[in-house]
Amino acid sequence: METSKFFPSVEIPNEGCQKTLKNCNELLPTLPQSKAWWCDQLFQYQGFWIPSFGIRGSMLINDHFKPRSTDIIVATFPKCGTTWLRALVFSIINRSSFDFSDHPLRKANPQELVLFFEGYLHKYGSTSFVDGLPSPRLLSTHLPYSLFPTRMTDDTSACRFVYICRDPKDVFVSKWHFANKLRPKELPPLSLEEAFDLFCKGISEYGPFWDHGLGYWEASVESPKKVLFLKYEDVKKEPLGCVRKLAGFLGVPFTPEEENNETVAEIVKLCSFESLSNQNVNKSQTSSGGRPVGNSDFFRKGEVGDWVNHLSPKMVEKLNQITEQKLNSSESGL
Ligand code: PAP
Repeated sequence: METSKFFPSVEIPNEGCQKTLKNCNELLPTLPQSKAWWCDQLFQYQGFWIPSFGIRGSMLINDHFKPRSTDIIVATFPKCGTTWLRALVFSIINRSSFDFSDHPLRKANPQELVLFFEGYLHKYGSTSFVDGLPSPRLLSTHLPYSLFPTRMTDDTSACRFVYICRDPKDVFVSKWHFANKLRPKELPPLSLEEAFDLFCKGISEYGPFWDHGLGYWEASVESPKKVLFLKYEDVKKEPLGCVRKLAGFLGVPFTPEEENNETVAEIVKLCSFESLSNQNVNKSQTSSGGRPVGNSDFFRKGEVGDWVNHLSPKMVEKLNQITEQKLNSSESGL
């Protein structure tokens, strides 16, 4: 079985999964390819530019994953707030199990608490590890909504998706910084201009950004009980309201007693950029979840609007134009 340096395989998969992996290995060389920002290569698969391990993960999900009604899928385009949403969902769901002063988020990076779905499927070459997790399973993904099987996305399956979107100008800047941290040392740094050109063409890990967001947006409109669509900027502005909304959507609204004892405010505080980025575990360069990246690399500025410090007026105009063209016609309000 072909492995990726990001998620080396750790066990021999069963026959069914081996067949899926074989199909994937045969498919990959037939797909259009492009240079990636930080991983080996990107493949154009069902309209999106995805690393090989993501395609493998997606094919394993489609062929073998058995969803449970209690599954919660934390979905994001990279750099839209995955770390934050992981932390919020974990702390909402497990709020009765832990004391805030001695909370798992003070000892572990959110990646260790909400596992990277397609990464773990690829790592094990099968669904076995994820099958063995206790309910409710909290799984994180960068895969587009259209790549999930109908048994997960139709209204009869009760598994839920929460998605966080962000201003593409900030996403681009965040992604560019991250890419230059992750790029193998033997490669030259990725210039802002080259990255910008690729991003506008939709070529970046899990891109195009706009199609990714629209897929989840449309699903949230069609199936509001299945998909919750949040915006990074709204969570920054109204964290308490957004956390209440998230808990309600997940079927665990805050009780009047929890409101009185400030549980909502405690969650917001614990998961804030200031709090998480200052935990020793997140200051370290040690990586969690099998990725060649340090925990501290997931915390940079955590601000809205840092793009003003990086993008030229021409770049801003171009990104705004693409966003308008792609999204206005959909009345998405993204
Ligand atoms: P991923 O998709 O690769 O897992 P993700 O966590 O989405 O990464 O993105 C990191 C971004 O979220 C960084 O943004 P920046 O580069 O613009 O600063 C990071 O700083 C920001 N971030 C991480 N944790 C939080 C948080 N608790 N609150 C707000 N922003 C955060």
